[in-house]
Amino acid sequence: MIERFNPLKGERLEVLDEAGGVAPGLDPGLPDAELRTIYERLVRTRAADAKALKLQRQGRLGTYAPSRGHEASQVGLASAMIPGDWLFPYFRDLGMYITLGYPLADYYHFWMGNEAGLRTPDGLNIAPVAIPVGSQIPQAVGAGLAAKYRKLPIAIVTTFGDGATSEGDFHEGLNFAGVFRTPNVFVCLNNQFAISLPRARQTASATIAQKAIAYGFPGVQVDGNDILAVYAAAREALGSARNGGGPTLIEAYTYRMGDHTTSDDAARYRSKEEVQEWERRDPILRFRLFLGKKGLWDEPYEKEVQGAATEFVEKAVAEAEARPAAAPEDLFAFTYAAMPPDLEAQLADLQAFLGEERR
Ligand SMILES: Cc1ncc(C[n+]2csc(CCOP(=O)(O)OP(=O)(O)O)c2C)c(N)n1
Ligand SMILES: [Mg+2]
Repeated sequence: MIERFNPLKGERLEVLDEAGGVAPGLDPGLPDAELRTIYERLVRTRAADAKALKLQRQGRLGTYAPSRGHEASQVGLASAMIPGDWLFPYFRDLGMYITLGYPLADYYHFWMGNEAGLRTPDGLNIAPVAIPVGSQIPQAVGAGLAAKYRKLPIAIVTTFGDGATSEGDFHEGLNFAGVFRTPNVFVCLNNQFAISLPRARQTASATIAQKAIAYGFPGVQVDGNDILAVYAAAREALGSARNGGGPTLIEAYTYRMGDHTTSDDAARYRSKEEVQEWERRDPILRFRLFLGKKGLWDEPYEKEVQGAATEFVEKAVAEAEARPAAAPEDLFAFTYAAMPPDLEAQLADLQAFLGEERR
C-alpha cells in the first residue's frame, strides 16, 4: 500500500477525514477493543503532556518539550510495534513511551532532571532519549545491522523531527540502511518547525518522504494527525523490516501545537490563524468522531476514559516526586566509565563546595 502513494506526485496517505469518515479500502480494520485501547492511549498522552507543562510552570519539572499535536503519530506508530522491536526515540515522543508501557513516573523523573528516569526497565526495548538532534539515527541503523547479522525477525524504529533531516547523521544513517538493507523504520515527525525555523527553510525538497528515493528504499508521506494512516503505514513498514524487506522512511505530516519547549515562545514566529487552522485538524478529535460513527464512543465512556487518564497521571506524579532528588554529583556519574582528569578535578571542586554548603 505504501508504494501506492508517491511523494513525488504530492500523494499523501490519509485514511480518516476531519469528520471521522474513512477512505474506502484503506481502513486497517482494527478490532473494536483495540480501537478503544488506542483512544485511551491518546487521551492519556494528552493528559500526561498537559500535566508536565503545569509541573514545569510550578517549578516541579525542568525544561520540557510538549507533544500536543503529535499524539496520533506517536500512538499510531507505537501501536504497530510488537515485543522484540526496538525504539530509538527523540525528545518529543511521550505517546510512544505510554503506548509501549514505559512507566510514566520514570518519564517524569527524567524531565525532573534525574538520570535514573532514563533507565529503561527490563523487557522494554527503548534506547535512551537522544537530545543531540539526529544522533539516534546512526545508532538505530547500527542496531538494525546487528539484528540482521543475528537474523532476528525484528524491526528498529527511530523517530526524529524535520530539523534532524539536515544533519549529517540523517544522511549517513539512511544511506547505510539502504546499502545494507537493514530492518529500520525511519519516522520523521514533520511538525513544520525546528524551533523557529519553518519547514520551507529546512530543505528545498517538496517532501521529506521523497528523500528515501535517493537512498534506494520506499518513502511515504502520511497525515500525521490521522492515527489510522500512521498505523497502516507503520504496520506495513515494520512488517517489511521484520521480513527482510529492508528500510522505509515515513514522513508524518503534522504540527506542533505548543511551544518548542517551555523556554520558547512560538507566538513570536507563527500566526494565531495558522495555529487555529491546525486546531481544526486535532488528531484526537478526529479519532473520537470515527469511534462515534462506529458506536464505540459516547459521553459516559469519555468520562470514564478522562477519569482513568487523570488517575494514571496523578499516580505517576506522586511516585516521581516521592523519589529522592538527584545528587549534584550525578552530573559526573554517567558519561565515562573512567573519568578524564579534568572532570575528576571539577568533581573534587564540586564536592569541596558541597561539603561547605552541607556543613
Ligand atoms: C546537534 C544539535 N544541534 C542543535 C540542537 C538544539 N536543538 C534542540 S531541538 C532543535 C530543533 C529540532 O527540530 P526538529 O528536528 O524539527 O524536532 P522538533 O523539535 O520540531 O520536534 C534544535 C536545533 C541540539 N539539541 N542538537
Ligand atoms: Mg520539527
